[in-house]
Amino acid sequence: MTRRFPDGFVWGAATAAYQVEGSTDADGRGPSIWDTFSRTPGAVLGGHTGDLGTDHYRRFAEDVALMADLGLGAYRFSVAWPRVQPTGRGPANQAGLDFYRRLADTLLAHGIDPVVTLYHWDLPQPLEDAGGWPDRDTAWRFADYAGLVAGALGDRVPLWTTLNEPWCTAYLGYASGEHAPGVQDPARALAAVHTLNLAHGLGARAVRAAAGDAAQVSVTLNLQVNRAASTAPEDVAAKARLDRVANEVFLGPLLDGAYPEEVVAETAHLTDWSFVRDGDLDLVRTRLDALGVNYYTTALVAGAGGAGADGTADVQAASPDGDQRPPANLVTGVRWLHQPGPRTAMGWVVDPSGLTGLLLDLHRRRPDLPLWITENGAAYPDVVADDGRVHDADRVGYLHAHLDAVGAALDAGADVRGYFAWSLLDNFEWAYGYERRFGIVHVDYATLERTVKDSGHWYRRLATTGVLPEPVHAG
Ligand code: IFM
Repeated sequence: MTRRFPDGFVWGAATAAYQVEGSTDADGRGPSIWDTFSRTPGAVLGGHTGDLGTDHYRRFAEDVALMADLGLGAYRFSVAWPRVQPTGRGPANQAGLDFYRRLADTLLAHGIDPVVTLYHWDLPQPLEDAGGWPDRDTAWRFADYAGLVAGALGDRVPLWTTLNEPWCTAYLGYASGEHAPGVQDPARALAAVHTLNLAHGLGARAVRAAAGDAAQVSVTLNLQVNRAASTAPEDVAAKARLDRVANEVFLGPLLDGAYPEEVVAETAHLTDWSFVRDGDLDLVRTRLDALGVNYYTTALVAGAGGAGADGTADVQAASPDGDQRPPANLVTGVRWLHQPGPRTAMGWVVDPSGLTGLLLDLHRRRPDLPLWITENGAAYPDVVADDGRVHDADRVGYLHAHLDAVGAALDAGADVRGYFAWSLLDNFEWAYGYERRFGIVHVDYATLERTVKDSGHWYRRLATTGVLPEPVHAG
């Protein structure tokens, strides 16, 4: 059956500043927590840093031409806070803002919409030194910064995203310590959750104050699709507990203006939640014009004595599922069971059905809220073949299956407006350095040459026709 997407459906690709820009000392940029963290011995595979990235800061015009060649209608990129406010506070560094104006103008000249994420993990280091995300003052600093960016780009940007994956910022940054700033303190991680929620609310208001009330503001969440291994009460309860600490601590305040009562009780041994003050939740819940969904995989979970506790299940003790699992110091009594099936180079199981279910669940919960797939994609060990091409059939298969899953959600009524492949380019994959490739365009890190992978050619056919090509037609 031919799968045709609705007219006006937006086809894009995404990146993030620290992962692609490089030029970390250019034009007055200050240090971010990732500059510091990546220099910490043992923190990043191979000791890699974002110093070079893919050199996007200097090659953005070439990259925009590439996007145009791929037929993209939108480019989702993030603004580096330390370019705009090198110390995280005070007046704007004009050179930093000018870079993003040039980028936005170049995109618009090619008919590509700039979709801006304000925070994709590169907190100015001085703000971390002052307390970082666990300190509520950071939310007000973020709002100031958001206002500066919106004042400079407000007439160019059709869709704003305040935060990318606050789950990762809070839990990988402050509980597991796998990400910058490398802290392992679950109580501080929960305080960070709240500051991030506040930052979204205050930031959204600041964007509208600077760019006009019509500005469209969203937030992007990496909501986790957890499935209970059985209908046994213990397994169902484990899934619910995980959903609360992973998803509802964000969705609850954003959509309903409240944290789930259970999560407060379930984490009472870590914190009394006194960081939530009167009036905060009114600040968090503000008009949300769209919700960004980042989707990669699913998880199968059981309670301590539930499915497979007799040793029949293959329990994944260590985490090949990386950023899909709340750190052990935040949630106890949950076991992750092995799921059969193909996996990506991240160890994440390929499970497109979770995306259909997630989109439909969100649509049922808030039928009026437009959804965007702000990230979806896969890492595979790509190589440039003798014919000069990258034959990434696995990625073509992954994208095809997930876009079919998006189509199924659209058929069932979900209001999905667009899709951004993660990522436009191979790039700095955080704790994995340059050792994991997510791009639909290959980057040779020695020469910085870009080569459109088979998946990029395949995606061009989709973006230019709106019809989902069969995965075999890669070229
Ligand atoms: O590379 C990241 C991105 O920065 C945030 N979402 C997940 C991607 C793949 O791990």
